[in-house]
Amino acid sequence: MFEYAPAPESRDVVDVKSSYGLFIDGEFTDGAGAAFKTINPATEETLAEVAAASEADVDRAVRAARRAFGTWSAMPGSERAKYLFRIARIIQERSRELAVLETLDNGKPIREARDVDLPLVAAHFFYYAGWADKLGHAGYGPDPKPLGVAGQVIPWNFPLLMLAWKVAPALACGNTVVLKPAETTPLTALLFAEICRQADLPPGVVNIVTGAGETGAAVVNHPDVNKVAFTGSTEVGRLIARSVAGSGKKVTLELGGKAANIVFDDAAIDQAVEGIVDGIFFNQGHVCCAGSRLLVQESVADELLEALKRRLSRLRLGDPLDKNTDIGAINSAEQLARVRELSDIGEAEGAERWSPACELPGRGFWFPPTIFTGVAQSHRIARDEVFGPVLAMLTFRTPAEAVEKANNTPYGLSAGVWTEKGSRILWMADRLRAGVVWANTFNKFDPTSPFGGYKESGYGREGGRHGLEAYLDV
Ligand code: TXE
Repeated sequence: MFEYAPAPESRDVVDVKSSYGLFIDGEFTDGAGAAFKTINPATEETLAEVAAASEADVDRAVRAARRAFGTWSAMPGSERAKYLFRIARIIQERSRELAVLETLDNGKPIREARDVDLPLVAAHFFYYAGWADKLGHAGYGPDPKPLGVAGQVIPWNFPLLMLAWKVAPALACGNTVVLKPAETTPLTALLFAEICRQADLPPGVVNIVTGAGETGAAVVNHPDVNKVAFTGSTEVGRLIARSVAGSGKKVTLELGGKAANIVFDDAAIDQAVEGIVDGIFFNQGHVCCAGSRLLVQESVADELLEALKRRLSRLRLGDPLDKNTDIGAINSAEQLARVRELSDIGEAEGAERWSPACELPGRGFWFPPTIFTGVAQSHRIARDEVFGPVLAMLTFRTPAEAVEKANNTPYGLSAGVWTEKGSRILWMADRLRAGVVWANTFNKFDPTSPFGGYKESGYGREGGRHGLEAYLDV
């Protein structure tokens, strides 16, 4: 049974306005599109009305970014660094406010927003601030040049963190930015806009245009955008790749995943259970690199499954503002419908579904932590990205079979290996077609490490020194 613990984080720490405008050229302005509502997915209450940018608004934003590019790119890197350090410090100072707003708009547990997202957001700004005056030592020649105006489109699963992954390196390298947040989670990007003002960032260096897919398409297809960075579905990634083909724009795409978490019979089972839970239930499984396939060596499969079920029965699902909550709300009604549909297909195709006994809150979008066993590789639950708290368990006998099954996916973003044998970790890492391979841990991020995928998970790398390449004329 789930336990419910009161003591929620107060939403009073953040001033949620009733309406929000676009952020263009350092000012908040109206949008010509039809304003839309953003809701709290845990309660379905409306949080705010948000302006939608039309093509003309996007054009205004791109022109502002172009004007700002001249001065921003010509500024010594040490000066740009000062702005980025200032932004990083303000993020730290206002992190409670940012975390609560992120939780309200996204549905993620406050503990994750506060302890994972926000520290990483600040860390990315600090890290890339450090590069701004050292670009000549990054291995791309003595004076590498920025690309120009970066058009960035981000998803709803880590709204602020995806912003940080994209905005921090772009600015450090001397580019200016037009960013479109996801339509279900626009609020923290607009609070970030306020932080840019607080940091005295020159007008036009960062512009935020809110709206749905059409606004994103207007950003991506604007002729004066030089670089496109996208994180989202493989489907939209394909559309974007096609629409910018031949335009000369540099593109990075970070798309879906179907990662395998691979547990060998010599692994520390308790530790593996924690990693599996973190791998798929962190952020309700709304994680591109989520460990959504569990591959277990046959001889320990029963023992591991029992331990996993016991652990799941102790997870607490409920009010995301409650500091004891482990599993928050699904971000939107659409995403909930998708998780439900793929889970129903899982059952219909013959896999066995298990969830701990739990009562879901009456309002909001909720889905219990779920495990599928008896899964075949051909089942959609083993192939499609669910992007929800749903784990598909398969078994293997030999390391070679584990590699074959893990790689049997059109995606290639991440993988996890659980074993006490160091040589086996290296053997597996060599053979797994995944951008990240974690060993005896999962979902660990650091601004110094490049992140990105193989195959249909996209191309380009974000993070680390490699992340600079996406924003420099290398
Ligand atoms: O993604 P979309 P959705 C996967 C996940 C999820 C599925 C659908 O499997 O269930 O995608 O999610 C903007 N031109 N991921 O529908 O539509 C859109 O407004 C330009 C994995 O939310 O790709 C939003 O800002 N932009 C993923 C952003 O793209 C367009 C994270 C992402 O939305 C556009 C999210 C267009 N034509 C979903 N259409 C990951 N890799 O982490 C939409 N957008």
